[in-house]
Amino acid sequence: MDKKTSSPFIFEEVKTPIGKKTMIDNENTFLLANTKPSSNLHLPFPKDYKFESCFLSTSFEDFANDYRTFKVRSDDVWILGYPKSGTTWTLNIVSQLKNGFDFSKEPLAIYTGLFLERFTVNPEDGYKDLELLNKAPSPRVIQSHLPPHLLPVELWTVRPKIIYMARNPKDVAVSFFHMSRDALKYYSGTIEEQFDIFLENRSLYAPLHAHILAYWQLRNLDHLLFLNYEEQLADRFAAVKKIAKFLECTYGEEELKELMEYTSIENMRKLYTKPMNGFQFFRKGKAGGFVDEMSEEYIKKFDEWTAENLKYSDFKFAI
Ligand code: PPS
Repeated sequence: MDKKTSSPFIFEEVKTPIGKKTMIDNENTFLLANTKPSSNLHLPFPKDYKFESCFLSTSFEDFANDYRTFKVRSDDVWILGYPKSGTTWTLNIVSQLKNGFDFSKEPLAIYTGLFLERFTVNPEDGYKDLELLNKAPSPRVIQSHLPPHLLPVELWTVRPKIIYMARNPKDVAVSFFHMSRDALKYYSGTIEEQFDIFLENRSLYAPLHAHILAYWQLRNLDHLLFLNYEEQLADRFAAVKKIAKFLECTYGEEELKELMEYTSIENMRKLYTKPMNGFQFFRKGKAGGFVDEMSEEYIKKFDEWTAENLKYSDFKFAI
């Protein structure tokens, strides 16, 4: 069998439409990554579930199979979510619960936590990171933004604990804009151009709604906890307790109180000393902060976009 027929993947290159701003400066070609239906049999989805192709940088193709065959451990905890949905916040809550409390520790973030596909930030880091992940002592707490079908097969057969974070698309888009323009410096367009990129499903890991809906479908699995950013922020104490219960972690009441204080955005901002190009990763940490930067016109466009994409679902964003 030739390599193409035996591959579980379907890759299609797409170009940024002429006259449109691209998600990554100097890159006009991206990848739509999907899997063949016959390669999805290990997934806890109905047989006819239609997975959307995921919009990624072309370098994903080099790593796709390494991710698919990645060795998962039963005591791993995987923190998943569309980028900018609060995954790093939850990563820090979970790391403290799983790896012993140390409230003087600098919060983990983009360059210090375990992240499956950091190649999206820097392609050279891809293989280095896989090695790092394979060598990391248990219990590992691993972040990823991939949709279910592009994640390691063993995530669904070994069944480690998985936490999924969902956040409203307007705050996600604003947060993404600041991260890509101010921190990673790979985007130099306007905020409106970035919003259009989202609305046209040309943001990395798009389509955003399909990402959330795929995991929403899995919300009743006993090894998956589906959370949303806005609820977590509205009652941080209840959220931390819920996460601890799901992970079957034991703690004292004092530790729990301290953990909640440790993972407040203000405290994480204070303890985090690695600004990227002067950008503070722990930025606003608000629900609804988009109103300061999104015009009425774009709020309407985003709301219509969301309504259209959720019309057949019972999933609702808190805002
Ligand atoms: S990434 O880069 O994709 O991994 O980003 P991710 O961690 O998923 O999401 C980043 C946003 O989460 C906010 N954040 C927090 N909010 C509330 N409380 C705490 N402790 C917290 N930690 C991180 C972070 O500030 C980003 O949102 P914005 O809107 O940019 O502030």
